[in-house]
Amino acid sequence: MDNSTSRSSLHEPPRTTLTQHILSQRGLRFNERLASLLTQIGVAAKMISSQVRRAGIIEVWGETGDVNVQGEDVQKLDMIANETFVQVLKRSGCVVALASEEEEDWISVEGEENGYFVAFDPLDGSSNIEVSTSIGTIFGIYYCSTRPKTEADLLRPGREMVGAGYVIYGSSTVFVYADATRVDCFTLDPTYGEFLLSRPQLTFPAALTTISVNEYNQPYWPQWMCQAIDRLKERNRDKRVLTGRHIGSLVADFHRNLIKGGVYYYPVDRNNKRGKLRLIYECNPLAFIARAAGGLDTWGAGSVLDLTPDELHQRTGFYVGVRDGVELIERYFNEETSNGE
Ligand code: AFP
Repeated sequence: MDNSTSRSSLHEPPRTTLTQHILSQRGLRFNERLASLLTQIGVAAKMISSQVRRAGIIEVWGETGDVNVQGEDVQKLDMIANETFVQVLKRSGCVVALASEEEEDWISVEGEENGYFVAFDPLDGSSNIEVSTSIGTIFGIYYCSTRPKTEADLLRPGREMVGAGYVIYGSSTVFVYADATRVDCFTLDPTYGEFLLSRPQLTFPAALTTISVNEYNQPYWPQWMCQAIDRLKERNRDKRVLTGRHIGSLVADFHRNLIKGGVYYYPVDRNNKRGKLRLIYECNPLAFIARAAGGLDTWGAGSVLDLTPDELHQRTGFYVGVRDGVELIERYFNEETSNGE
């Protein structure tokens, strides 16, 4: 056997770690403090991942009996993930404020005169916890040149984010981070306990292949949404070019769509008159990542990134993914609203 072949198959060249990647781009994409913040988010992600992996062994399944600010039952793992993220970022030395989907009020972090505001959903898709299906953490990062004093100081359009990302606790744990210029994906190697660069410079495939929407909400949808979905189904008349996938965990659906070429839809409907998803914790970060990856987002008539929130826990209709699938929604939304609905 050729010695070089056997050696290379036994010893793959080591991949770049998350920390090496950040350090290699210091001064280009990351200043010292942003580099440090991302490294700390990576640490929090590893800590949450290890708890998720043990769900069912340690007692973190099920509900605590508390109800969060969104009116939902709090899962034990939600609280653990929230606490982990808050404690790690509080000690990072570069954060001045935090806002979590699980906390009613924002958290002022003492110390620095300026620094980052991180808004996050510690565990998206929490109803999937006890069925061992993918869940994730979503975050958006803003820079504050002075310390925020009130909630109003944090009600900024998503366009002002300097970076955003998510972590998925699925068949593997992945960490995806975007700034305005590129999106990179890292996979946690459980042997070394390190995130390794696995998909550099991710972009959406051009072709729309997958629609992620909960069709059992259709009875509550506005008419234009039903029409848009019917129009998409017509594409399959002669040959199947589209399929449906809905995990029920926005971040996992988004990641699947980013890799495979899909769109995720959650419209405003009769049950969710202002939408179900949270603008600051879920939609803004994913819209930011989508656009950096060559995709699009809309709330119906424009990007959610242009909305100035009225409150931290604001909800919105949200459509995100491959351009074709988002543009179709905007066409149907605009037709209906210009007809007076
Ligand atoms: P949970 O965190 O309560 O499971 O909600 C998840 C979510 O916000 C989003 O991740 C899902 O895509 C969406 O709700 C699912 O909502 P439906 O159950 O109405 O389809």
